[in-house]
Amino acid sequence: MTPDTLARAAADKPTPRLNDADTIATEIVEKLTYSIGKTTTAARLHDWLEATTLVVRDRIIDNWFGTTIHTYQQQQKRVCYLSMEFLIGRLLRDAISNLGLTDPIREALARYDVELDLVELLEPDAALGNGGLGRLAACFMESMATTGVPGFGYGIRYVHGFFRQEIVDGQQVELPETWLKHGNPWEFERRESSYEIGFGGKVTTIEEGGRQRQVWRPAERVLAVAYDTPVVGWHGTHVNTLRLWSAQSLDPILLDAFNAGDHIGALLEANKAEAITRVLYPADSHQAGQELRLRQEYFFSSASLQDIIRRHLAQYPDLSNLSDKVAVQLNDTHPAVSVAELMRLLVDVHGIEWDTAWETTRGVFSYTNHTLLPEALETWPIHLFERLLPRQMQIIYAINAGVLREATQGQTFDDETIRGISLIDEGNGRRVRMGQLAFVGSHAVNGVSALHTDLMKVTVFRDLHKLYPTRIENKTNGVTPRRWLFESNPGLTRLAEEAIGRGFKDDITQLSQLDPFAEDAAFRERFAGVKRQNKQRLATLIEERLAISVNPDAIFDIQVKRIHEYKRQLLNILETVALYEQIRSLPHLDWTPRVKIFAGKAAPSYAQAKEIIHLAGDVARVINSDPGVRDLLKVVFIPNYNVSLAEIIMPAADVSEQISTAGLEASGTGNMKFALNGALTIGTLDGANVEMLEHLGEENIFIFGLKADEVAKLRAEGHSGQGVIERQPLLRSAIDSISAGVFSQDDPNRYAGLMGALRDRDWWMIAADFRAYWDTQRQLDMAWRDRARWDAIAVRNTARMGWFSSDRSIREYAHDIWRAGPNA
Ligand code: GPQ
Repeated sequence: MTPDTLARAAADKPTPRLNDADTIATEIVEKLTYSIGKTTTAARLHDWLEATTLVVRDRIIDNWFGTTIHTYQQQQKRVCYLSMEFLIGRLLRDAISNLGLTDPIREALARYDVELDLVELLEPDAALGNGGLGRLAACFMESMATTGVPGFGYGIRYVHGFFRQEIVDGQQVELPETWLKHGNPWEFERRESSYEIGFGGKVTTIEEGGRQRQVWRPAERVLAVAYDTPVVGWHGTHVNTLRLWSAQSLDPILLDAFNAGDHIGALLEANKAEAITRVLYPADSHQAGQELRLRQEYFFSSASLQDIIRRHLAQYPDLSNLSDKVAVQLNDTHPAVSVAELMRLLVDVHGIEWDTAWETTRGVFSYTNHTLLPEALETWPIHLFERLLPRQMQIIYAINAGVLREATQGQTFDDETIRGISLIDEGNGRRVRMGQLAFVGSHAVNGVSALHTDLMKVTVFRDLHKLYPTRIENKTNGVTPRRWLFESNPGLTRLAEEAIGRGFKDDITQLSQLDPFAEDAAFRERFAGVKRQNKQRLATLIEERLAISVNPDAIFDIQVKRIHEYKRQLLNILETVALYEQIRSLPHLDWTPRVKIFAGKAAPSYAQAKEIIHLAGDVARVINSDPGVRDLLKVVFIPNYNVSLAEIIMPAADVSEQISTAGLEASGTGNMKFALNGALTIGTLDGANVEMLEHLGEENIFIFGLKADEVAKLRAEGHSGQGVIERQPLLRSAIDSISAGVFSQDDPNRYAGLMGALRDRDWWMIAADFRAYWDTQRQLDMAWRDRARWDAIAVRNTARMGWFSSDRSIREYAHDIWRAGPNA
C-alpha cells in the first residue's frame, strides 16, 4: 500500500450497517436473488446458508479493511503464525456470535421458516489439521483477533483435509474429505499475491564486485497462490487474515506435448505441482517422512516469507528493521526450513551480510515445540534435503558451523553434548534435525505447559539448553471460550450471565465470580439441569447415528482425542472390561451407571491405534448386548470425531478422561474444554493437567498414577507388566478375557499382540497404572452418589478455568516473545 492508496482506502470507509432483523432479512434476500440466483421459495437450505454467510461476510469485510489500514498507519508489528495445520471447523456460528448477530439473524431467517441451527449444520468443517496442534492454531487466530494483535496465519489450502472416518466391520476406514465441494464463501483468491517456489537444481558461485554470491537455479518451479480468509474476534472489531497457499503449475498445460498427441503427459507437470497442496498428511505426533511432505513444508514456508518481505518492503525502505516489525512463530518444526529460507532470501536475494542476516533471522523467529515423543521429532535424510533444497542445505551447514564454533569456544562441552547440539544427526545415516534448526534460528523457544517445558530442558533440547540457557520458556496452551463455551454451550453461558452478569464474556477470568455459587443449591440444580440437556442432545445423536440408546442420567465418561498408545485409550477399555466383569459377577451391588464414550481417529499406518479402535467396538458390542448389564454400563465409539462433533460432546461430559502416560502429553487442550464446561477430570499429572490441578484445587480434580519421573525411572529399570498383572486379579482377568477372544469370537487371536505388549514391556505403563486408575474411577462413582458434592465440583471447574483461555496464552506470547500487540 502506498500512502496514496492508503488515504483513499481510509476515505472509502464503509458506513456502518444496521443490524436489526429487518435489514438483515432484506440483505439475505438480496444475496439470494442477486448472488445465488434463487427466489425465497425456490431456495434450498444450502442456498440460505450461502446467502446468510455472504451477509455476515460483508460485515466482517467492513472491519477487515479497517484493521489492515490501522496496522499500516500505526506501523504496528505484525505477528505471522506459520502452521501446517489450522483445524478450524465451521465458521458461520463463530462469526455470527462474535459479531453479536445471533438474535437478528435467527429472527430474519425465521420469517422465511428457515431455522438458523439447521442452516449452520450444512456448513462443512474446515479440517485442515489433525488434532490438538491444528486446533490450537485455530484458537490462537481467534484470540489474536480478540485481543487486537495484528496476526496473520500462514498455512496450506489443502483440497482434502483430514480424512473422514467410517467404521466398517469394526475397523477404521479412511475416506477422502471434500470440504470445497460447494465452494468456500469465506475465502478470497488473491491471484496478485502469488510467488514462485523452486525445487532441486544447482547452486553456482558467481563473483560480483569482488564478492562471491551464491545463485540457486531450481530445476522445478511452482506457483503459490494466496487465498485469504478473514478471522473475526469477539465483538468483531478487529479482523485478522488467515492466508492459505495453493500450489499451481506455471504452465497449466504443455501445449506442445498436447498437440503432439501426448494428452496425459501434457498435464503431468500441472498435476505434480498441484499435488503439493492436495492432501493433509494424517500424521499426528509422528513424523511423515515422504518427499512430498518436505515439499509441502518448504512450499508454504517460502511463499509466506516472500509475502512477509514483500509486505515489509512496501512499507519500509529496507529490511534492516524487519525484526522490529515482524514476528514469525513456527508452530512446531514443520515450518522450520523457514530459518534457512529467510537466510537465503536475506543474503542471496537481498544482498545482506551473513552476520546481519543471522541477527535479523533470530530476531524474527520463535518456535513452539509440541511433543517430546522421539518418533515425532522431525529429521530429513541429507541426500533428500540436498536434492530438493540444495542452497538451503548449504545454509544449514553454514549455520551449524557457526553454532558449533560457539559451542566449542568458551565453554567446554564434552563430545556428546556437541553431538546433541549439532543440526546434523551423524548417527542415523546423516539427517537434518529440524528441531535443532528451529531452536538455533529463534530468539525464544517454548513448550506448551509448565511440565512439558521443564522436560524439554532435560530431554530433547538438553544440550542446546546448556548452550543457550535463557532461550526456553513456557507458554501454557489455552482454548477460546467463544467457541468452546459461548457457542457450544449457550445454556451454561446464559446461566452464568444470570448469576454474575455479562462481564465474563469480555474477560473470561471473571468466571471466578461463579465460585461461591457452588454452595448455592438452587444454582447447582440449574447447572445440573443445563448439563442434563446437553447430555440429552448427545444421547439423541448417539441414538440417531449408532442406534444405541444411552441413559442421560448415567455418568457420561468421555475420552475423545487422536487414538495413540501414549494417550492410553487402552487403559480406559481395560477398566471398562474389568467393570463389566465385576457387574456380571456381583450383579446385586449398587453400581453407578456409566456410559463410556470414545471417539478419535487413528493414523492410517498406525496398526496398534487401529487395533484399539477395533477393540473398543468389539467390547462395546458385547457389553451393550449383554442383558445382565442392564443400563449399568454402555460403551459407545462415535465415528468421525471432528471439531463440530466436539462442540456437542464437550458440554455433555460428566467425566473427562486425560490419562496419558505421565511426561508424554505436551499439554492437552481437550482437558481444558471439558473442565470449562463443568466436567470432572480423571487424569495423570501430565501436560496442563498439572496446572489445572493448581487452579482447581485437589478436591476438584481426580489425579492418579505414576508421575513423569517415576515413569522414566521404571522404564530405565526395564519394567515389565507381567508381575503387576499377576498381582491384580481384575486386570489379569480383563486381559485374559480379551486374549481368549471373549470380545472377538470370530477371531479369538485378534488382540494377542496388543495384550502381549502389556505383559511384556508395558511401555506405556498401562498395567503399572491400572490399579490407581480403577480406584480413582470408584472414587468418582462415590462422588456421583453425593449429587451436591458432584455439582459443586462441576461449578468450581467452570468457575476456575478462565485462566486456560487462549486470550491469556496470546497475551503472554505477545508480551514475552513477539513484543507486539495493542500494548507493545
Ligand atoms: N500435538 Cl507434535 C498434536 O496435536 N500434533 C502433533 O503432531 C504434535 C503435538 C499436540 C500435543 O499432543 C498436545 O499435547 C498439545 O496440547 C497440542 O499439540 C497443542 O500444543
